[in-house]
Amino acid sequence: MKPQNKPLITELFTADPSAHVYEDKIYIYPSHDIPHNGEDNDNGDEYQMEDYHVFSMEEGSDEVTDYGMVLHQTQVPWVSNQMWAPDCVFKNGIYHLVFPARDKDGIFRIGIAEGKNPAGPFTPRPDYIPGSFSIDPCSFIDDDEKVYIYFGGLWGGQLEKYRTGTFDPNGAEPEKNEHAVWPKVGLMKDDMSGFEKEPVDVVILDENGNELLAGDEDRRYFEDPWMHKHNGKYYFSYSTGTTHYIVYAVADNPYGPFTYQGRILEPVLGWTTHHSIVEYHGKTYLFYHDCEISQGINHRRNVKYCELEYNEDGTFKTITPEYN
Ligand code: FUB
Repeated sequence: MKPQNKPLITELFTADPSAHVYEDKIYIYPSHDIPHNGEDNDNGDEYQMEDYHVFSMEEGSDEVTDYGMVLHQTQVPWVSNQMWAPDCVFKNGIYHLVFPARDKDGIFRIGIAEGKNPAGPFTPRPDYIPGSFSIDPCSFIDDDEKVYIYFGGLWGGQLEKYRTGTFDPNGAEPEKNEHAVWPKVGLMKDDMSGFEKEPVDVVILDENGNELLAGDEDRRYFEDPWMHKHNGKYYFSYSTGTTHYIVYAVADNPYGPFTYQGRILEPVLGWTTHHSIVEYHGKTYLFYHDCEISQGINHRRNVKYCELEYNEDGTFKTITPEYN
């Protein structure tokens, strides 16, 4: 597999790639952007995705297989619209497509659709995960087989509306000198039927052990969580949104607190930046998106990937996207 810095999928607009290795292939679970002419706004109304496709690629080939549409919003009883960034988790012999969407009241929830194969098709559960909210679910299976779901996104993703513990339609971001809004992590029940306990905050600290502040937009969490483990450490990576970085923080357990480390990816072409990290045949790859094909139209994105390298001390070599 030759790392590349060009759009991986050109037939469709794809974004938010979650990559996993199943059956010795890399499977990619992205959003499917729709090329409408709507305006951008801070509520994310331009991201009107309706369905999911699954893709795979394997060693020795640049070919990407598109398995076609594996789930459409009309199949999911609780969904009204906006099927955003999905992920997949293999547990108990079932592939669980985990995805956020707005419910019939316009509130983002997280649902699960189940399949026997990594390429789907997936059968949606009739209702969303009880107690789920906001967007960008990322699943992580620890060495003890426990499954965690990290999630949350500001603005269109509604995360700041839960600062009091319940949904407040007028909920706003904290003052700049208050601690940032934290993403959430929920431990799943072993049968994947729901959260074992109520999701809790994922706290991110600076190098002095102080909580990152809401005004620290170069480092604070905005959306796009990803979790992976390397040499026994838990790496929590995410997008800073308004400053467009993919950054990471490290802890010695899946709940944190995590300590901020640095940047993984400098800003790409387009407002959003979103990623996943996967190990395959001894190398680490970063999957991400930008707007190269559309030349910067924010809701017409394309997935890319490149190799991601660690330094000897376990930090990452920062990647700077290159454009001609
Ligand atoms: O694709 C819609 C939203 O854009 C995702 O949920 C965010 O992470 C951002 O990529």
